[in-house]
Amino acid sequence: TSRRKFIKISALGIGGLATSASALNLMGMNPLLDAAVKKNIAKKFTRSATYCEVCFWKCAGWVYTDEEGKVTKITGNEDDTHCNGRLCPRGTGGVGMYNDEDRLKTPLIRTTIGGEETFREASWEEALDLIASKFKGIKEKYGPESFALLKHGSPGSHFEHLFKAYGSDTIAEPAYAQCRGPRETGFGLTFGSWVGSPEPADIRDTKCLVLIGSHLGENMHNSPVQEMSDAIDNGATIITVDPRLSTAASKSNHWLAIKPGTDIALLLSWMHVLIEEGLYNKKYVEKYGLGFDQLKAHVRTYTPEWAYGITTIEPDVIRKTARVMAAAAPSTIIHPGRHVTWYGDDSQRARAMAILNGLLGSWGNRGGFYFKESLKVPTYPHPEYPKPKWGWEEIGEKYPFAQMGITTEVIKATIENDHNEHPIKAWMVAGTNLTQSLPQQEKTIKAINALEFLVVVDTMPMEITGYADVVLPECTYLERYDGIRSATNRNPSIAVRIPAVKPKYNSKPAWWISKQIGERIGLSEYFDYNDFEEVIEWQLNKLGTSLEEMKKIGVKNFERTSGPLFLKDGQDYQFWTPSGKVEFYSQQLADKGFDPMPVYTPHPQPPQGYYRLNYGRSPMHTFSRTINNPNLSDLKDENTLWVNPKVARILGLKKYQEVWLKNQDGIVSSFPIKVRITERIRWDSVYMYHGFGHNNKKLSRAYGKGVSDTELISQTVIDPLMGGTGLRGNFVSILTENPHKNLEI
Ligand code: MGD
Ligand code: SF4
Repeated sequence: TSRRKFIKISALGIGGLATSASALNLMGMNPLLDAAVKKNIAKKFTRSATYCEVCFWKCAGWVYTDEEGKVTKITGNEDDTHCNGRLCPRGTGGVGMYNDEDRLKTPLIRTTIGGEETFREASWEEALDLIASKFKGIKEKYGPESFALLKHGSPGSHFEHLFKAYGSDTIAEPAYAQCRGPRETGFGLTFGSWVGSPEPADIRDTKCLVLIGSHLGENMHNSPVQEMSDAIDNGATIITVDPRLSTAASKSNHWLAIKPGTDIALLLSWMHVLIEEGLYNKKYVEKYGLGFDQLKAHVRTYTPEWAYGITTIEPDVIRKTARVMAAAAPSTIIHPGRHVTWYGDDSQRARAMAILNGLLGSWGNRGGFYFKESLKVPTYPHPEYPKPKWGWEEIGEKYPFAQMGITTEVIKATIENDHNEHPIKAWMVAGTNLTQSLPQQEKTIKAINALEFLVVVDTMPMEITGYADVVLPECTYLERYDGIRSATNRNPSIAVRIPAVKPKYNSKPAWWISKQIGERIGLSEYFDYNDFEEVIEWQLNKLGTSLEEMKKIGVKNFERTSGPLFLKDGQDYQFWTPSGKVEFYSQQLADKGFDPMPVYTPHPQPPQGYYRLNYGRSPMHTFSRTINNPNLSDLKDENTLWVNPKVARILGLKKYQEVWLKNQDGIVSSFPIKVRITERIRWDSVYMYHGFGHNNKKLSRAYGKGVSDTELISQTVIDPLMGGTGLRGNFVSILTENPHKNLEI
């Protein structure tokens, strides 16, 4: 319909271009800002505690402001185990989020002027009253469950509280079904425990780290990258399985350039070698394992020769690497990875990785995986949440091992809302740029058009804001309080986020927005405080500290109470699986009609003239959220298309030539991308960094820079265990002529 056209041209105009030209070192410091700080040495600086929101590792840091209240730099907190005092370039560049002059500045309401849809500026009062009336209206007409929350990051938790108080548990985030979900299912079924974040991998003490398509270093999570570099210094063997020579692969002793989509075959064959050669950890398997005999029978035929035909990895290499893993065991890590939604059998691939860890005895052993622990932050008192009639679990298809809301099922249920017993009629989107993070963009847009109301809370005029009825500007993490960070780690710790500066423009924190809406819809008793500071103070007191203390120290580490980090020799231990054992054979899977042990199934290969679209992370960026950041766009402002020299020769491509991409369904990239010719990618695939190719003109630095991988992902394969979206089964051909030329006026 034309009801909700994407509003590209801002009623407010486009801000001036950034002039900052900062350059950041790889691990943390910003030389230009440092120089500025030195020059102003006489000035007095104040530091405020925070934890980073540029990615979701949540490193604790210090925000420095000068006498004029200007943010000068952000550094890592020395006492924080997430960062050990050093931030990554993105964390240091977080100041760019605050300074970005393209930021959302005031609430916006969709309106039609002279037949054209546009936004008009509104006061908070007006915008919040409008939103409150929609909350009430949806509840009366359909029930609160029909209002869905799609969220990511810190704002999400504030709105989750609002939605639960309102009576809706129709909540989902792309960090589950488009990211980590399958590994939580695969490891959960095997060890009875989620991997979670931070991953409990004891990288610093490992003797052998195996990365399956996990590109630590480019996929920049702070402490694991530091630990990996220590492990390399200490002589650990690194084995990387990746069709691309990633940075991690370039630091590896063994790079296995696997044919994309065949990892399960390699994993099964590694199991075969460990078992047939008697190299598995017999003591561990006997003491803690269940179903080893079935596994042994299952992998008997999966020889390295069998796997070679599928993966293109030489049998000798498969044998040699299996022996290296066994020699280092139990200090061997088959890393669970992070973004693991690839081919639709991802939970089973994660199961295979978990089983390998089980065979090597690494779960619960030094240099393998530690038993993580976190601190439970007490809930600030509020009345009980009402019980929704239905929620994320009831909508769409049923996935027996799903543990969180599935965004793509919310999309489906929204599109079908008139023919559906669980109609979804309104969304709040907070901190997630759905059109750039969910595949099959036309479905997301179709769902948006089926909505009666869409409110978006963001800091930036990202693509998703263009579809909103109301846009609310949140202030950045440097300008607000948020919930206490309590993450799993070797030792429990807490960190606080204190506003370092006042909110710029007319922006407000999510906790405030949530409370304002709550009060307008009769939920005041759920927001029994004037300022979120009171909530944190109350919680910190319960934890034996205070806001005053935490403002000074930022991070507080606690002693473990759940027992040692690792198993003692021969110790009895109950895993959290139904059997209390490490389940090589999964009865839970068998009972639901799934393969109880992983099986290799072939995935489609690129047709003639097409290449598999492979994508990953840039160390300077997080998804689409940082591309417009003035500091980080200075470091990397567009992505390139990695192409093998053989392909470049066949197609006659030159270095940095601009090309367009067309996928198997005829979708053509909106913008061109420059070619990077490199041996680091296999000839059957091309590669690009995710997050680029923005098409909202309000993002003055990011607009039109590079290509969006999401735009070209129109085929997905759904994981039948937990509903994850396999994104890597898309193929592109390379166009050297501008396909949009004739369409341009
Ligand atoms: P971003 O695209 O970075 O990530 O998906 P998203 O969570 O959608 O969008 C984040 C949004 O949050 C931006 O609009 C940003 O401006 C806004 N934002 C940033 N800070 C704040 C804040 O403090 N408050 C508010 N209110 N908003 C804020 C990530 C998801 O994408 C994930 S986790 C993964 S692993 C997947 N990765 C991935 C991929 O690699 N390739 C493809 N094709 N798709 C993917 N989708 C998934
Ligand atoms: Fe911030 Fe980098 Fe830490 Fe992520 S890894 S939280 S971006 S400093």
